Amino acid sequence: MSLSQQEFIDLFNDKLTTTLGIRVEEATNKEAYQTVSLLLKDIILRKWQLTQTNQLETDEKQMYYFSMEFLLGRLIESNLLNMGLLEVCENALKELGFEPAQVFTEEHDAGLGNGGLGRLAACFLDSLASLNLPGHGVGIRYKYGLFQQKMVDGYQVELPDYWLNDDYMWETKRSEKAVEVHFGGHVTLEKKDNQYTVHHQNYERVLAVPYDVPIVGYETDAVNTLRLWSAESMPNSFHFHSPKGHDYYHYLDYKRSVEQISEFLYPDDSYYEGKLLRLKQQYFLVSAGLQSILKRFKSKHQSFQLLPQKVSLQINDTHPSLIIPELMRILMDEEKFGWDDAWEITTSTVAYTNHTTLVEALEKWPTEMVKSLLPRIYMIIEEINERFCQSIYFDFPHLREKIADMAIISYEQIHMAHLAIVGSYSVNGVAKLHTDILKNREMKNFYTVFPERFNNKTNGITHRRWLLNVNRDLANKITGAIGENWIQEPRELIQLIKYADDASFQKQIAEVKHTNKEKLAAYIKEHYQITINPNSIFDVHIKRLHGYKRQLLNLFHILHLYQLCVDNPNYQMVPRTFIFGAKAAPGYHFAKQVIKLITATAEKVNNNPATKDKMKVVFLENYKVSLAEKIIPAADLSEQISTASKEASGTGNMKLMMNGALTIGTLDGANIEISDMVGPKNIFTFGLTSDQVFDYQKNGQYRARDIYNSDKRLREVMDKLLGTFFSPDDVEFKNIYYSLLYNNDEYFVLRDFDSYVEAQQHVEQTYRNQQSWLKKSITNMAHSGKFSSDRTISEYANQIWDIHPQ
Ligand code: 26Q
Repeated sequence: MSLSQQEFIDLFNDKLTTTLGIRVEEATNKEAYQTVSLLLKDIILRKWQLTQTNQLETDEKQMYYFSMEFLLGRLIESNLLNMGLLEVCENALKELGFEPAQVFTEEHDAGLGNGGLGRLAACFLDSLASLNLPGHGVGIRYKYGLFQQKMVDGYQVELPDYWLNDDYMWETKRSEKAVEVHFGGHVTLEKKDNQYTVHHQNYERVLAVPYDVPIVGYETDAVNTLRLWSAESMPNSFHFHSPKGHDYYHYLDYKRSVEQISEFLYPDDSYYEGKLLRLKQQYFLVSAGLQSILKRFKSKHQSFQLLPQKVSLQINDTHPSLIIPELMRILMDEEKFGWDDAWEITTSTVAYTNHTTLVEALEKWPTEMVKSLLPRIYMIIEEINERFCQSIYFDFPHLREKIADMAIISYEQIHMAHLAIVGSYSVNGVAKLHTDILKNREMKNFYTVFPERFNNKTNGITHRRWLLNVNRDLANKITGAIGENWIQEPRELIQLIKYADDASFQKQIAEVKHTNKEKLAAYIKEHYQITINPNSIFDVHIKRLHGYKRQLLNLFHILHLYQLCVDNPNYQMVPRTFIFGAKAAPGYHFAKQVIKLITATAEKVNNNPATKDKMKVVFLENYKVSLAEKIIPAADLSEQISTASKEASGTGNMKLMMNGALTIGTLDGANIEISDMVGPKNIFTFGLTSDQVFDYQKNGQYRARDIYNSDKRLREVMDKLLGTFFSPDDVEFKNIYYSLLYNNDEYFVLRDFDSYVEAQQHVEQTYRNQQSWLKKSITNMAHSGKFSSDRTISEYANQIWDIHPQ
């Protein structure tokens, strides 16, 4: 799309007149934002319509990505960029008297996700559209996204995120495409002429209304769709008879309970809780999404035998795994297929991505809950389980004693990961190590039964948002050196290797980083009244707060440095700014205590004369996509320090590397592949390997207390948690202390402390030699092309979905 600046201004003025009826001089930033997005949406809608007609006509295979989360952040800039209108829009806005960055900030982040899994889904949509692939998202239009984090006296407080307060500019409600979803009731089977008819009665009816968001690719014609479902009540399904008005009150109860379904996103990640409402949400997504896909399919095809050739259904973790019994239900009860044919179709259409091996994160639903909420679905799951266990018994006699472990239903619980593996044609992990752990450990028995299903798809991130958009100065320097080919072919970033040693290029890179650090410092000053030194090392730890991600290990290093400075006023260190951003699940007490410990440490460090010019600790409130976009371009050091084996992949590691930060990390998740790409000299690795972690878990020989006893530095740090260091009568951190010493340090914080401190010393030495640091930084950028989600999506498209550019 190309528009001149004047054309853009004309469109802008015209929109302003016809929608708000005001003159440009009167328009606020918010009104300017609304106007730009409206005029942009007009342009996008034309393309969108063309794509849809085209996709229906050509009848190419489509992929649907089912996910309970799509963490989109803001779309305004990436839509402008992808449409080729970013520059002209910015110039036009300036000409009209606006500051473009201020205007774009008016868009509320779409926070429909917790973290990695949700953001991955959003990156995938961008890559699908940019590679011109027919792939779409299916999700829930939560009224409230992930909570807003407010810090009060150093504690996290959660506030609702009412992101729809201002209209969401990118969505279009499609009432005419609404479908019905049924809950509860009871099911009877009637046998006639050797055929079963299923009667489902007394169910509750819920209307699922889709809101479509167009997904624009970078310099491509196709516009894909993210379809978000919203739950509404059905007044017509209710009969108002009672003269006393009881029906009316029943109706209001029903309405309230229906609207709850798409009310809010569950704020837990990596921890599973068996909440009825969450189960309702999952079935709501699956049933509504599947109905609309099958309607479209039916409009083109006579027989469902063709479904696997025309449709792939990718499920983002097990959260949408009810799609398996739901597809079986539709094929058998409505389309009259027998079990075997229905099973063949289902297991050739659904593919499953696993994102975790943490036991506490694996979904297991109580059978009673599923039975009463989804009676027919439960019957089908029982049958799947029955047949699966039989087939193991007969076809894999050597696994007979493992059947209890592998069953889909056991101890009155449904194991969703087992259901997902048994019911799909592809099972993938999200990084090499993670997939190996699935194959050889966690899902070992399933791998024996279905070796051909298991495969790896290492995660990626969209380089358009995470480099081109958020760090335009860096992108320009890169293009200045190697041309602009890398934007279409991110692997071309490898050409930067030639400049790793080039003093003039190093200087340019250093200048960009410095400017970004000054910008972040200014932002922090404005919003937190904390002064940070742009010449210090920006040491960045941004991700959800979780025991296994070990923010605590970082804190122990900080407290250790603090002690060194206090003990020796002449202690020489390169000044450092430790930047944290993290939300804790509201019910995860330990994680919340760690947040409080970060803020308490910040108080100490930032106010002690012995440390205040050497160290600063900042906890940035309300970490979210748009905040990540400010922090990442300014980062020097990327903290990726999870307990080895626990982080399936990580994706922040990729974003930071792409922006020239060096990684300090364990050999976990995608860190290993980053290390393989850049070589051991260009990354600071430390700590136990995953095999060492597994060994400890097996042999039970780990003794946290022995390490505590033998390391004076650790004792000094940890004893601060008990004494009066943080406040005179304070014992609030004793739980943390106890979890390490009495619960034997589940995440091996103490065990990795020594090697972490050593790696941090190595970081400091390297940073002192700026030339060497910059060389490593450029080397990291050069190798980051592999981690573009374009690569990931091409692999999914070729190896799992069999979809092709349109
Ligand atoms: C499940 C049931 C009930 C309520 C909530 C949940 C739930 C919600 C979100 C469980 C897990 C999640 C999110 C998991 C997640 O973000 N995993 C991360 O996925 C990334 C993308 O693959 C990986 O890079 C990370 O390593 C992984 O932790």
